[in-house]
Amino acid sequence: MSSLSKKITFITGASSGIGKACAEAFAKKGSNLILLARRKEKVAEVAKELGKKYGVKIIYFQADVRDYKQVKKIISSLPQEWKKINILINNAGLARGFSKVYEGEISHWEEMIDTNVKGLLYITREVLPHMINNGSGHVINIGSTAGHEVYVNGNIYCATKFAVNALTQSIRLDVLDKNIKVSTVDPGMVETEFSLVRFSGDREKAKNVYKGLKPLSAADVANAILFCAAQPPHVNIGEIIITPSAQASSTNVYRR
Ligand code: NDP
Ligand code: 8X3
Repeated sequence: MSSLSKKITFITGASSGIGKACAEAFAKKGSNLILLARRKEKVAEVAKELGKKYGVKIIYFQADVRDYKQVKKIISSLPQEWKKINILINNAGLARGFSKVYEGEISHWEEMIDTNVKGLLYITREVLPHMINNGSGHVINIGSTAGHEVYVNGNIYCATKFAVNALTQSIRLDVLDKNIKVSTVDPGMVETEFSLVRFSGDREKAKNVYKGLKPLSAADVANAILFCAAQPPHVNIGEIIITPSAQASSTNVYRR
């Protein structure tokens, strides 16, 4: 039997990309799931399909991680048995825009900071007390190579992912005596809805990001996240950096 069987895994941003792939990877290992995203039909569809396919229990919520009141209400009103959250995957996040700071859209900045930093904090703030109550837990943040190295026009997105990196390290210190593990999985180029969102629905621009190379798939990243979660209790994987083989850094990419 898998070590994840009957565990409860809470995944934010489960309606597409890496979050959706995690939902599938964890359900396949027998984990029950709490899924959250803003697009209700999409997250409902993921829950329905995986519940049927893997026979695990799944509850889902339409919610915006930027809304602290909503986040608090959802987590505090979880049925008692669902409050025993074993694993939190802080995945909800996005990039918006790709321009110089002196030409950037303030609304894009607010959206990235509010989602990637404040949203991650709101969720973590509400979930950690339950893990502490339960005497164990595992927080897995989804950072990025952009949280290790800046690139031209990456500015605010990179800053939010540097913040995720700092928060991962800080939270690990905060819960050191609580039997709670904290990991970060930091991907390079993954083909999901990410670039479509960054370029506000421009399919051509989004496609060009991955031109001439084989990017990671969401399932590749989910596999690394699963690896972190499946270690024995005394082992914590602190950080995984995962890129396509054709990517050596944010800007050094080999395209055929
Ligand atoms: P997708 O756009 O495919 O998925 C993003 C997910 O986040 C969606 O489910 C979206 O759901 C959810 N989300 C966004 N904003 C909110 C919000 N305010 N409240 C709740 N959910 C939200 O992209 P990825 O799967 O690629 O991105 C997942 C994470 O991986 C992000 O944190 C991203 O920064 C990170 N990452 C991605 C890389 C890539 O190249 N793709 C590389 C490195 C890191 P909905 O719109 O329904 O709310
Ligand atoms: C996503 C990877 O290179 O677009 O975090 O910043 S990148």
